[in-house]
Amino acid sequence: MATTVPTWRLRAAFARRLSAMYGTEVPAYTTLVEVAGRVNDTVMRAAGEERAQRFGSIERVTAERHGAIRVGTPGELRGAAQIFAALGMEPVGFYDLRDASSSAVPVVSTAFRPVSPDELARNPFRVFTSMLTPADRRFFDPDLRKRLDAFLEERELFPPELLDLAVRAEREAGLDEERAERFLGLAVASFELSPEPVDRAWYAELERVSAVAADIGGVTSTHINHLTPRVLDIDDLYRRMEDLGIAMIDRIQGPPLWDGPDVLLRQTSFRALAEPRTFREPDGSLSEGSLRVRFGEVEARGTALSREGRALYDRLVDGPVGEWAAHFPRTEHRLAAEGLGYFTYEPVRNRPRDGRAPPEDVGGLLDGGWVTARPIVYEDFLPRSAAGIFQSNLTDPGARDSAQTGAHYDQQWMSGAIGRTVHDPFDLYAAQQADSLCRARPPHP
Ligand code: OOG
Ligand code: NI
Repeated sequence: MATTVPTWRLRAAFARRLSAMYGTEVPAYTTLVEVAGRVNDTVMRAAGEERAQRFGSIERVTAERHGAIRVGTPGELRGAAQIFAALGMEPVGFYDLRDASSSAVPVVSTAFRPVSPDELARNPFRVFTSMLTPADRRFFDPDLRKRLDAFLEERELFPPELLDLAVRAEREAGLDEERAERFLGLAVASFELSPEPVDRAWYAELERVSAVAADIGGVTSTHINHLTPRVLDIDDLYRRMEDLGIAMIDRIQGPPLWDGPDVLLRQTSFRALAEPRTFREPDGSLSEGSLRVRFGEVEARGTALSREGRALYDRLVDGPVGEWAAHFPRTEHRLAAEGLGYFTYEPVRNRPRDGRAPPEDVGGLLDGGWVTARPIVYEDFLPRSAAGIFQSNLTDPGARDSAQTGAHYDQQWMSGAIGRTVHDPFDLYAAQQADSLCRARPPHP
């Protein structure tokens, strides 16, 4: 049968259906999406369409979401990677949140997302995916680790039929109508909150180590734990949500508000309400209770920074705002000319000829009117904000035995575990920039 639903349509449909499902499960999410839409309308009117869409078309921004899931084992991570591969989403970046956080957050993560500019423009859906680290002795003693591994080994997050369809969708770059429907139904269902009773004692035991460990290893399924819309003015959104009586975390994470260029990612969040869950008590009886494991988050995105730009950002972001304003490039032009941000370049077609040879450097090309620059949107995450998101949703810091040495994980380990290359985000942006510059560079006379 012909492939009538291509990869990007599967991805867009998956994002839409996940959003509809999450809206019924977490009503505050629907409010957030509505408010984000109103803020975006306001910006489009106030700033004008040209400026408002400097970081992507309003269609893209309106459809844009990221979600987050958490899994327990390399095998489960591989399964998730297969499902995302069917949707044209590849692993990008390695995040070690164990040390980025003072609370016990025993996970390492990557983000699945489209990597080519065309695919990102069609639908940029991404999923931040974290894997538990039971081998890390700082969090799990050998006895608990053994029982945790056994528990995780027993469960099945993704049914074989879903994984088979995902393999086919990846191989054939899409699915026929009927299989697409089946695939999407099974995929969305595997990220729903499960009605399966939660083993009270087991959950509580893990929770004493880390609420994140309990959320992952204390239940028999995974679930989408937030879905984040994108907004063009996150400060305005923050005020509007507070006016609606929704208590946000105390700040917007990431770069400060200022009148210079928007860079990287600014995020803020609120805790979702506790949701009713069934528990299995130690005596085998069932009881009703609740768990508060999900939340709402919103984000604004700006220019991707180069390694040097990122190092400057990391150095300045914790300092006083005055330091930031004094040392961070105040204009896009400076970000580009100093090689601190990533841009795509276009040749200026009707530049008056003055007989001079074009300069080699980007700053000179921009100053001389040879090329124009357009920022490349930051498509990834920030480990400190991610750790902050985990942390702001924990009521208890958990426990960590710092006398033990932690298990080592890195990008290469994760590539091996998934069986797919985990891309370095800087390399992706740099290649896109180099490609455009190569085509925009005027020939020497
Ligand atoms: C993921 C937190 C990371 C973000 O936006 O930084 C994240 C999680 O809570 O599982 O989504
Ligand atoms: Ni998030």
